Amino acid sequence: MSLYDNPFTITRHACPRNCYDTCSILAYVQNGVLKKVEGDPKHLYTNGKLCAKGYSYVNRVYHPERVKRPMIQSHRGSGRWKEVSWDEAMDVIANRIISLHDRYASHLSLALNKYSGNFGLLHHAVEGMFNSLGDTTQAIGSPCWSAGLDAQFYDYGNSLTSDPFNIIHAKVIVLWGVNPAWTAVHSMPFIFQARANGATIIVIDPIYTTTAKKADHFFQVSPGSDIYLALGIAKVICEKNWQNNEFIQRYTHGWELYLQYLSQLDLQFIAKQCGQSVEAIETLASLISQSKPVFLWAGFGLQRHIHGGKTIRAINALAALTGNIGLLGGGVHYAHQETSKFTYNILMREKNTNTRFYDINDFTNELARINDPPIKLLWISGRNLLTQSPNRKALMQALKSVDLIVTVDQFLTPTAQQSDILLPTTTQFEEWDVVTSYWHHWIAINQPAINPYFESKSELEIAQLLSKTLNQKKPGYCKFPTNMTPEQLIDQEFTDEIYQQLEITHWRELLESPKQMKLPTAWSDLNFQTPSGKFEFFSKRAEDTQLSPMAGLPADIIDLKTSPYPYWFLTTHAQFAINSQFQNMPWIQQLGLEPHIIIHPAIAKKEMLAEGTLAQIYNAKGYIVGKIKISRDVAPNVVLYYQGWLNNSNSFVNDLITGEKTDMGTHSTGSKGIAFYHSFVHIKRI
Ligand SMILES: Nc1nc2c(c(=O)[nH]1)N[C@H]1C(S)=C(S)[C@@H](COP(=O)(O)OP(=O)(O)OC[C@H]3O[C@@H](n4cnc5c(=O)[nH]c(N)nc54)[C@H](O)[C@@H]3O)O[C@H]1N2
Ligand SMILES: Nc1nc2c(c(=O)[nH]1)N[C@H]1C(S)=C(S)[C@@H](COP(=O)(O)OP(=O)(O)OC[C@H]3O[C@@H](n4cnc5c(=O)[nH]c(N)nc54)[C@H](O)[C@@H]3O)O[C@H]1N2
Ligand code: SF4
Ligand SMILES: [Mo]
Repeated sequence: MSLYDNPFTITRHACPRNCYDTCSILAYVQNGVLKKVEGDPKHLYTNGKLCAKGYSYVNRVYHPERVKRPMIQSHRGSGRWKEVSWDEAMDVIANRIISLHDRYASHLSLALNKYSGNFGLLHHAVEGMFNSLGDTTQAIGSPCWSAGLDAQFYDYGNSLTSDPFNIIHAKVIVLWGVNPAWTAVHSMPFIFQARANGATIIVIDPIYTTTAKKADHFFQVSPGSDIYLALGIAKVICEKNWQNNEFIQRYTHGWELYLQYLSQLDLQFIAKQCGQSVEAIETLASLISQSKPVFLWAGFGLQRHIHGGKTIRAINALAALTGNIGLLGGGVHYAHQETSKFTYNILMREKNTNTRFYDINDFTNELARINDPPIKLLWISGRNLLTQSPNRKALMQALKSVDLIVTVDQFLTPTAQQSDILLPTTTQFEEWDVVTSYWHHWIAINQPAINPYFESKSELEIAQLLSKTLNQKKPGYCKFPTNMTPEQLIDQEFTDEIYQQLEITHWRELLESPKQMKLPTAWSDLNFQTPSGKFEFFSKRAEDTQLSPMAGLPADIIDLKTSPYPYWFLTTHAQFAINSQFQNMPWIQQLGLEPHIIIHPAIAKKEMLAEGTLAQIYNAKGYIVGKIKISRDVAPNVVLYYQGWLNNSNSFVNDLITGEKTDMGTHSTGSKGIAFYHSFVHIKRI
């Protein structure tokens, strides 16, 4: 029988991987086996295509290294794993939960560390299960986007974006600290369409990225210096009287003070700090103010710096002073959460009153600090803590104080290797779920297309099984709903308002096609959610939280010449990975990509490093070793090494990251973000 004799069953799915694109996927299943995936043509953003990682999902589902059954490790880190039944694994965990409660008279010694392995709605069952136990310890904050979210909050009152289709209406597109050709590939066709309509494309980045190579203008800034650049552009615009006075008068707050501040700035000094000429700043000022609409995409990369929030505020100010807000094809776009307004009943919030929160970005110190009671059982889900967090070695040490570490994953990751119990979980082809994006405005669904891989269970089933096991031991112990089906749980998440915005009457219609939420162009009503109701150049709310009320220059100046670690260390997001995921897929490995330390010829010359030689990058935190690649794409003061790249080796980029905080993030996520890119290293041949 040939492959095509038996028709495929085609089902709808969504990629839940914390990627801008959140693609809608069609799965082709034959005889219960996933044969291929492709992009869903009904999703007008995905438009029938996936990225290379997406196409490798067939690899991922049947990957020989995928965990098949629950496993217990005889001694943490020993590698001596024994497969056990779910009953046995649940028994060990439930007994420990009960005995810890007996010891501490609460569940506060149970801690959850969860992040972006799967952003699906039903994955909140993990938090729901924790909350159903009563008061536990849980993470707040985000290692990803906190500072930028707060910047939008202070200026506009909320972080809203127009659907990315709108970009086709732009006359000028500024891709600032974002690399969509790698990290949001499906945005590129819209950017190209805008170009075909006559738009000018500008990229601002310390790296001449694949995105930059497609642009009309590229400005290679020094890392962390965009705040200077943005203020310089604003100053030039005002000096030339190119600002939009009418917009400023009617819709902004604090302009006089901001203008006064700009007038004091020294353009020569500013130009020097961001590594640009005054002419370059003037060119940018002209490009941004002389055509409309201007679509500014402020990327996550931009805010992984100590002044990241302020930097995005200074970029917002450019949109405000040129009147580029609320226009089709205009405005500053960062990220949004508008399509995720579910009831979140699944969180079982009412069951807990005094959750103890710790800062996800400072877990190492939090483990030492929290002692009443200390964290004794750690549940890790959708998180590769030991490749993605700063200060890995110290974190490894700190984890020793935890008695039982349970990791839920599909692979034996470096984090799972440092656990006691590993629970195998399903992929988006084996479970029900609903997935939204922080970029486009579509909502899509996951349905079980195939049976769970060996004994994997969805995170919802795991939560229900643990709840059942606890209740068998002690009736009424855990209130997490054990008998509700995933469909019933989804039922109670959708509201009439969501249905109206999606123009559907039931979420099952998503099985026919993903749906785009009908949201207006961001801020088209020019009704801002700030205390003044206007865009705020001057934010009292920022001032009240000990931040400068306006996006002014940093007080500190970074002088690398005198530093023992004279190069910026950028660990940006790789093309063929999502953080620590996908690097182990056979199809990705066939690309034969090798990790490299990428440096400019100027550094190569100074440090006497030839192409292909082995070198060590180091700082006070540690070192990693890699092969040198010399490239003019990288700014001359930068050492570039993609993050998450070497997860199966002993080189962890985060061994070198101190984890300094960003300036903002607390309002939106509960703690400040991490300035991953505010890192410095030296380099030597070995
Ligand atoms: N140096 C440096 N570090 C960084 C960054 C950087 O730029 N530089 N970027 C930061 C950013 S932006 C982010 S978002 C974080 C990401 O940090 P994490 O969210 O920890 O990153 P991932 O590598 O995506 O790890 C997710 C894990 O979830 C697993 N997983 C996948 N699907 C499921 C599922 O359905 N259930 C469960 N339980 N597990 C699943 C994957 O196999 C993987 O091990 O990393 C941060 N770390
Ligand atoms: N292929 C792929 N796609 C992904 C991911 C992935 O790992 N790989 N991760 C997903 C996740 S979790 C996230 S958060 C997003 C991240 O998506 P992006 O924000 O696009 O990615 P980053 O690599 O963090 O940074 C973007 C750009 O910022 C630049 N940059 C760094 N510092 C500065 C600076 O000081 N100024 C300026 N102007 N630019 C700077 C970097 O050189 C980089 O080119 O992508 C998502 N999509
Ligand atoms: S990783 Fe991003 S671009 Fe690739 S399939 Fe998933 S959502 Fe789409
Ligand atoms: Mo992220």
